[in-house]
Amino acid sequence: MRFIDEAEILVRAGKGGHGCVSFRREKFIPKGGPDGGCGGKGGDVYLRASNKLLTLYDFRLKRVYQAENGQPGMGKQKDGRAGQDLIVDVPVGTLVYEIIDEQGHEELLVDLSEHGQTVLVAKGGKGGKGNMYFKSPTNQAPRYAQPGLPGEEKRLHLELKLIADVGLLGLPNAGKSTFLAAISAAKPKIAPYPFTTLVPNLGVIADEHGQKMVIADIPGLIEGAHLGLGLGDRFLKHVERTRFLLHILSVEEVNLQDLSTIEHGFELLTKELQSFNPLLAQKEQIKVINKIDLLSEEQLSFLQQYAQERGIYLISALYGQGISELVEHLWQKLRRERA
Ligand SMILES: Nc1nc2c(ncn2[C@@H]2O[C@H](COP(=O)(O)OP(=O)(O)OP(=O)(O)O)[C@@H](O)[C@H]2O)c(=O)[nH]1
Ligand SMILES: [Mg+2]
Repeated sequence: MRFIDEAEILVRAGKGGHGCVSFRREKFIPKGGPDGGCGGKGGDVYLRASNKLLTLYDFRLKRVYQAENGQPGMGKQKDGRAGQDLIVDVPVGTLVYEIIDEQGHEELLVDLSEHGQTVLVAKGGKGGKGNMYFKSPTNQAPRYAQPGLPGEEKRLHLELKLIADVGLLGLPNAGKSTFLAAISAAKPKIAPYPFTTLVPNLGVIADEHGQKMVIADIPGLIEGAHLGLGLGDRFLKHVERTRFLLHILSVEEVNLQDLSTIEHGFELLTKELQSFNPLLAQKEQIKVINKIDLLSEEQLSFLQQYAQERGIYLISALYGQGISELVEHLWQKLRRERA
């Protein structure tokens, strides 16, 4: 399935049913009074956040969402049935904007950030009153009833911004997806070439108390992503709503003869974040150097000292070295933030 994070849809609530004009007609009652019932209310349209969906792909295929109309009123004082409401599921993290004019101006209606959160987006029209309600001392036989009212109709712009606790950041091939696969049940595509991950993935891990940590893996960024190089920076919005970033640098990008290459390696993408959204660049980063299995023992102990002084984690996502310490650190941070 394709990952789609923008869509435009039309939601249309049901029309109210018309009220009924009718008179009681029975064999032995020559002049029965008015007995037309009311029309039923039109169905409402709701949007509901669901963690079963991960993209807005469905909304590219189907664009119009319409709730059922109310049924008209009937004779013998019977009201029409109300139209059924329509509940449309969208992924958790969907921002719902109403497009308010032809120029495309929009207003944020709601941020559906929690599973199950439901919002009314189009209200069904009221049913019309039947003629029995218009009987009065001066008009014993009203020949009119109210029409049903139209339902609301809105053009909505849906924008998905994933919600996760941790966002993975790194150059293509750094080992982000390998790390996600090592710690969670997610099965991202992993391969020895850049841009293996083409769309964001979420992975979830749980601790012994059932607490969950959601991790977002996004396609690798390269220098100049904000100018559209590589896959560009359009996926960065999916780490905007994380608590912190896990910035992964591969030892392949580092020259151990010149340790400033480590600092520069981390700065490179932080600059890209800055160009995309300065707030994102200020987000706390946990720095990680991956693929330490490629180092000799000597190189490793040399790097260890440097890393320890700077709070950088050294791991091998492929062979599991350093992973449990890093994950424990993530849990500790997360528990502190949630408390
Ligand atoms: N030796 C070694 N190789 C690793 C390690 N982690 C990842 N790799 C390899 O590096 C390559 C890239 O890994 P991915 O996890 O796909 O990298 P990525 O950062 O998700 O890359 P993109 O999706 O392209 O951004 C794969 O061939 C992995 O097997 C590691 O710790 N050690
Ligand atoms: Mg990947």
